[in-house]
Amino acid sequence: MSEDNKLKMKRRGFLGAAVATGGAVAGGAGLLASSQTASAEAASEPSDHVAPGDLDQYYVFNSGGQSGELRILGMPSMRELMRIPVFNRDSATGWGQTNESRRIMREKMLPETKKFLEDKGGIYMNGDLHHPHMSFTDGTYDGRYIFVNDKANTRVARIRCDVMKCDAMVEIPNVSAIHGLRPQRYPKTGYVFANGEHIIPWPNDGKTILDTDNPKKDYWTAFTAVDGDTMDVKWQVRVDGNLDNLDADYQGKYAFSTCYNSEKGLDVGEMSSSETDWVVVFNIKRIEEGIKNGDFKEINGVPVLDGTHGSKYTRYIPVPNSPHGCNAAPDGIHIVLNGKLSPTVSVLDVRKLDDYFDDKIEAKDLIVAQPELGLGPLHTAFDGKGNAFTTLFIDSQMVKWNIEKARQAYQGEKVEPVIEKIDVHYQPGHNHSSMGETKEADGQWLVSLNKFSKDRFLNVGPLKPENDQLISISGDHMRLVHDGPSFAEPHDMIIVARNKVNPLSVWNRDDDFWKEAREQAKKDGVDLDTANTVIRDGDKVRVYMTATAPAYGLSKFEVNEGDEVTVYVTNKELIEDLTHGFTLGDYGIAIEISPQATASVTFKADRPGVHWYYCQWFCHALHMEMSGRMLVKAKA
Ligand code: K7E
Ligand code: CUA
Repeated sequence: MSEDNKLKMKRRGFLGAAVATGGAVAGGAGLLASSQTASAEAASEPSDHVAPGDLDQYYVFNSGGQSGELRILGMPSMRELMRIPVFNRDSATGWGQTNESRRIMREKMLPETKKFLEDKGGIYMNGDLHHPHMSFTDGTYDGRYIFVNDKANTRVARIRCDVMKCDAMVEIPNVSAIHGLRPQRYPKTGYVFANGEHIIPWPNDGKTILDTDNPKKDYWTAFTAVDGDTMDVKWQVRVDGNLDNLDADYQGKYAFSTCYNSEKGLDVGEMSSSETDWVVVFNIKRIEEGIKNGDFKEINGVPVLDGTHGSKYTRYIPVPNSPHGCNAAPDGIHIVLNGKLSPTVSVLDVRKLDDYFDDKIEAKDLIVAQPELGLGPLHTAFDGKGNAFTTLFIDSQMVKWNIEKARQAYQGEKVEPVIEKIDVHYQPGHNHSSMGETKEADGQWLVSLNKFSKDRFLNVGPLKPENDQLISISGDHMRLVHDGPSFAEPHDMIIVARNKVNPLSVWNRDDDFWKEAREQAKKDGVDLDTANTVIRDGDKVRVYMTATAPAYGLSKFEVNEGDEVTVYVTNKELIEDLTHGFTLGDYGIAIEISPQATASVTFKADRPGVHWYYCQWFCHALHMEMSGRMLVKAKA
């Protein structure tokens, strides 16, 4: 961007702020917001600056979108701290290759998927992770787990916050594309709710493909409850339309899903033809009773209740065309449904839901506000002080508005709920505020997750990064303080106060993560902690070795061409940050072993010759020397 354009940008921010608030003072703040100069005044304002060696105030768990991973950032610096491979295959850590990760990825895979992947390496190589959410206890984060969805291959996964590794993954039957995902907030998680987005024929076995072109009759999707502790699918509710995003209340009674395709159309024209779609409300208590009373059909091992129109388990509340984001306010009262194709958001009052389910009031009585915010409202975040922040995709803006004023305006009072709009760059999808989806929302920071960065960064070619922009919301005005480029493609993030998360620095030796390795070692009569030995079992060979900087316990081992080899490496280090690796040259194998962990990998020794293995995690002055040889004797 030319200097001229930069100036225009600043002026646009200036005017935007001034118009919204009608004050020159506000304009000053707007000008400061986009100014890069560090004036004394600006220095006292909230800043993204975290000095070298200082720690951030918040953990950010940022979705990796179609990269399939989860990322940890520090806030306010927005520095990327770590990546957690989940649905992807990772070169550095061996996720998708180690026996430990493959067990997790395959344990709760559907039988037909196992069959489908048999000759494709046994696991999916991709995923589309949109929505990370932490487990809750009594309406706030409890630091146990983070749950994530996979839209691409219809899965829900869990990350353990003590070690920041994925420890469970479940494929959801009967639906296609898990999109919206939320853990139950109260009394605790509890359920993890998951929306099936695409409608598919039930059953989707291809036997009646020609007869199943009547989507109204044959195509369905369902709302799924996964048990967050066992990661088993507990029940599903079949619904009309499709399901997009969802949220749960703060009372543990209801969950809410937006539907953008009530038409059950099969292309974009059909899908957006109707003037209104709906939000589906799920009555959790009634659903649990229905399960208890056997009011379900078991389909692929899951009890499925009928939640279509007229069911006692659900209600369908009409909202304008193609709603998208669904966000529960930290006041525990309001649910905001974001209009997308409508310039409005619709606000529900959850206190009226009991009466609504008892047919004492009508759907329209639940809507208590519907402020017009601008073009393309997608998602809403909250500051815990009664204000909401909504992304405007089409306008490329963030709009701050007041919930109570929006209620008053809906009652016909002459008040303006919109407080301020600022430009973001460009086309925001999700936004998220610090602790904003908990009852401890603290109103400090807001991130706008923009889908396009265009001219904001050095040109890196036709594929551009997205832009996660940090906005201070602690003062009267929003202030843009940081542009954060990110690779494909964060959809959503959570911003968690750092005292909620307390990871280990060194694994516990008795961790279940490598339970199969421990069991196998026991059967082989070796001590996983100390063994450096090779066990031959027909054409199966198990190689046990330790790793202590700067050497493996075995500097060589010998196998025969065609053997099935499993290498178990145990990292003996007791101090933090002393990770070792095991890369087997020209065999396509690399795994990570963090302090006190065991990791293993199984492969076929079908390439004869001498093959060096080496440690790929820099660990010692003699790290280069940390190596050994696998000798593969050729078949006679
Ligand atoms: Cu709006 Cu998948 Cu949360 Cu993306 S969804 S933006
Ligand atoms: Cu061990 Cu590098």
